[in-house]
Amino acid sequence: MQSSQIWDPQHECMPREELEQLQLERLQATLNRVCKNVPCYRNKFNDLGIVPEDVSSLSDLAKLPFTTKEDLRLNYPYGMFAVPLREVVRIHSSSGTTGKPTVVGYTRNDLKTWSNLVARIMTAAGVTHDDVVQIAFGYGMFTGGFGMHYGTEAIGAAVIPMSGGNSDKQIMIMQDYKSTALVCTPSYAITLADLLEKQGIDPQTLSLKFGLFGGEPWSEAMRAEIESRLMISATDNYGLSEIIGPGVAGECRYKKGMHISEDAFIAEIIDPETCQVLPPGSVGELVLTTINKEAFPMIRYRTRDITSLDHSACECGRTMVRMKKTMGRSDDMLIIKGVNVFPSQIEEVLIAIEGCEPHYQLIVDRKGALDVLEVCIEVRENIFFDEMKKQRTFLDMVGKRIDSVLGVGVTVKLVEPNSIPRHEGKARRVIDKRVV
Ligand code: DLL
Repeated sequence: MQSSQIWDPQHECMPREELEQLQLERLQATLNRVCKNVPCYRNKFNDLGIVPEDVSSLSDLAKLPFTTKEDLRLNYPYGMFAVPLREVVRIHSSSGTTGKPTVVGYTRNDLKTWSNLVARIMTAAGVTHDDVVQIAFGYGMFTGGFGMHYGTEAIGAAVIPMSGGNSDKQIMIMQDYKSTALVCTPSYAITLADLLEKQGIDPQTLSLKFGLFGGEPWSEAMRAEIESRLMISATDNYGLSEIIGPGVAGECRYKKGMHISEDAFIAEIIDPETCQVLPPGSVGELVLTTINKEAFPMIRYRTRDITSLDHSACECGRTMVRMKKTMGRSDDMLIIKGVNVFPSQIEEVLIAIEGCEPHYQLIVDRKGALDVLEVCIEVRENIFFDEMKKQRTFLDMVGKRIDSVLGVGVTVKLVEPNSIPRHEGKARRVIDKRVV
């Protein structure tokens, strides 16, 4: 592969030994800074009797305490900042499901770092300065819009800052401005594909070549569907506000996992129950430590995202470890009759079935002492709503397939096309009606 397809070959292809040395140096500098400037870290380290000097190798990271969303809540809004507010030039936040949002800050250098990290994933996906990039992530407190925007500008592509929603206009702009890359959530890409179909627009008449999708879990089956319906190459990219926003990890053109920018973040996989670091290749919760951020460093942040790391060499030449597509979040994981269920497992099954739309909702309830999971799926227009027998056979087949993957029985319900609410941003797949 040409080095022109790698944004920062010096770092992205760094020999592992050199990379680990760089990580250690940056980690030590970060630990010194947080202990000096962030009372939350100083107190946690003091409680464990740890000083930054105790970390003399990367394996010592495991001695350090974790940081959780709860720590960010307790220190709302600026308590976790490691620089005075006058050095902060941007503030974003992430809306949690409960309570106050998490506030994150960036210095001027952090913004530069962020743009470069996003430029890496854009380049890895195939985007160059010749492209016209339509960004359909929300601009605002969400990191998706602005994060992808500045990274795209850094590579010199033309940015169309469409923001989320207004789907008719998205399509008009896509046609008229000849957008070559689409940036949004995968579920919104499906919404746009549906609309194109409804308007009778042949995707071949568009100029789209690439889709960079992230912000929520999506399956390989969903990728195949998006690629064939929009006639593009679709890549996955991952990030979270607490760490930086988009730009933490992204797929290269081989699409076999997302390269984590390890010169900026150290990744660990832990058992979410015991909090022990798991051996290489294990599936568990991703924990990230930032090592070159100034305003908002995070030490061993528990992402709650379930994945595994692949240390094998990638054909693209990057030496950075790859994380698998996430299975979902440990806090989105449903426990149905004692069985762990991730919405993504159900999605894989549904998309593989002819006639099912990738629009679905899972409704969890409790009947007496028993958990019940109802899978509501939209079916394509004209699919035998009127033929009871065929409908029953179809429902049975879907139910059995889900059962064989999850090991737990579910009720399947067909719903009218377009009856499941569409979201411009992240899809809401689960409604849990159980009283806690
Ligand atoms: O979603 C940052 C982002 C924006 C990433 C645009 C990629 C593209 P938050 O709103 O803080 O930040 O949500 C972070 O979203 O912990 C994951 O659970 C989920 N997530 C993000 N990207 C992916 C992905 C942004 N590619 C949370 N696959 C994370 C699966 C993802 N889940």
